[in-house]
Amino acid sequence: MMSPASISQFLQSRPMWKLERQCKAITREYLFADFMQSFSFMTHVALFAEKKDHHPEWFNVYNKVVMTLTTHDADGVTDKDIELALYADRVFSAMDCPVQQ
Ligand code: H2B
Repeated sequence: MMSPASISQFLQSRPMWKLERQCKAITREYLFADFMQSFSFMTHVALFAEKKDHHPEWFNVYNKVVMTLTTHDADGVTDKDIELALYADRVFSAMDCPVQQ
């Protein structure tokens, strides 16, 4: 489990990420140009997730992906969630998206 200090440091440095589910998960919404960009983003993140054996909960509709990260085994946010969040943000930043939030 991450210490509350480490989690709040992450949230302060990444204001797009919010706490959810009574502080047991973090969530962020990504907006893309179209479905192809959304799905490309998801493909990159999926390959990383599979490699790490740590998987996102996510919802996609057209150009929007909402990602929620939690560690079920730990019943809370762990360094694995932060690692996956940082990776997803990196993929997003490297894409030519219409709005870089
Ligand atoms: N992903 C996430 N986000 N949380 C988990 O606790 C988790 C996972 N556990 N991916 C893994 C897989 C577990 O279910 C398997 C059996 O190792």
